[in-house]
Amino acid sequence: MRTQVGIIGAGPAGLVLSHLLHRQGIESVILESHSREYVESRIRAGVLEQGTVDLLAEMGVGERLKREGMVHHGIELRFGGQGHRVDLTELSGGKSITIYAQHEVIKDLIAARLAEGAQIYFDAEAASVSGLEDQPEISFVRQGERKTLSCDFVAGCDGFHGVSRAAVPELTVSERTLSFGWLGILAKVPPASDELIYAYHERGFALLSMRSPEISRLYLQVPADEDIANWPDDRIWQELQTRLSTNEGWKLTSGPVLQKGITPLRSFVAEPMQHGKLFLLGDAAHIVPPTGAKGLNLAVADVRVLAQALDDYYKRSSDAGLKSYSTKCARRVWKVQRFSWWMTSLLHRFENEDGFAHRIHLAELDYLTSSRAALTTLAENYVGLPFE
Ligand code: FAS
Ligand code: PHB
Repeated sequence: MRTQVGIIGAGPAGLVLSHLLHRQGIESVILESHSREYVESRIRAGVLEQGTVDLLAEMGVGERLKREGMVHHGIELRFGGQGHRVDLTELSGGKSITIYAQHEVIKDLIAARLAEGAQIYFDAEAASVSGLEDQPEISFVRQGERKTLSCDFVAGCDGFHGVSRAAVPELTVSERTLSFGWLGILAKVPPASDELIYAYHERGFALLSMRSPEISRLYLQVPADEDIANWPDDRIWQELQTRLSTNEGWKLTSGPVLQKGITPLRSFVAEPMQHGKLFLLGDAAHIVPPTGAKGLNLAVADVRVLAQALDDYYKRSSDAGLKSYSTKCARRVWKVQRFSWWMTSLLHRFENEDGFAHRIHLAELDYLTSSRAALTTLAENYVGLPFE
């Protein structure tokens, strides 16, 4: 098998890249280790930045997103029993976020790519990459048979647990693991708020999000090694109500829990995000704590850089973009890490926080919600920094 760009992974990074390359007349093949049903039902992110929404619309895959996505112009920060609305649209000069589940984006992208005759091989696990300095090859297994895909370039879009990162010889890894994770539930109950609520409470962080007018998505900060068996549904709803409570007696509506799980929180960056003709994109290169709702959006930002660089290479015989790919992506990656780390530190309880640190924490929240300048920086990062 031979193609111009071999893409490992049919997550947001791999699928958006394949779509953009196709529009540029560049051929690609996607190898995805899981089945189509699996990747289309994996519950993950929920918030799309303005830039991601605009790109999907430009690519012609924004139809259902426009119909079913929920455009939000604000979020609420809740602490000390008080809610503080952050007017994202006013503070960011007109931008908004859209709530539209990642797995819905995946469905739309796969349908669009297959309709255009894309080569997406599901249940095809990439085992290794080689020849990265001259003639790249991806060795993969499909239906028990070992096969090889020869290509001009390899796009490692295979997520945090993929194989492509290991092919970069001198990697510098920067990381922080947190002592807590998020217990997330998907519940068949209308969201108790029209907009997202981020709560800082002495018992820990809580987040009210949603997937549709009928489905709620909620999260609780729990110890990183917490066992989900310790959290029957009633206890989850009770804890959410406590942490999201207000002095006015705000009430959370509970309902049937469709899915629950605990996700660890980490910050991770592997550099350089390239080696020879291999390029790492999205979670294959970086992980951010989900507090800032950035993971998926940052993956799309990497795709934009590589798609442009490959266009310059094939159309204008310039490899400048390919050479500067990692440097260019890293600037945004680290600004997004900064914001995600800041928002995580602001809204979570750290067990080693003494009295002084706790008062500084409360002052930080108090200052943020009483300063237009502070709220403006929150808003411009949350809706998504402009693309360079
Ligand atoms: P992905 O991990 O999405 O996709 C990688 C793909 O590569 C997968 O389909 C995988 O099956 C495939 N693959 C892996 N190894 C392979 C191999 N050897 N051969 C072939 N295929 C291979 N982000 C947010 O912004 N908000 C959230 O709330 C949020 N919640 C999350 C919850 C969980 C449990 C996880 C794990 C992540 C969450 N994220 C969230 C982050 C997430 O949305 C990622 O940032 C996003 O999926 C990144 O997209 P990709 O880089 O495409 O990686
Ligand atoms: C979600 O809806 O899954 C979500 C929303 C906002 C976040 C993280 C996750 O910051």
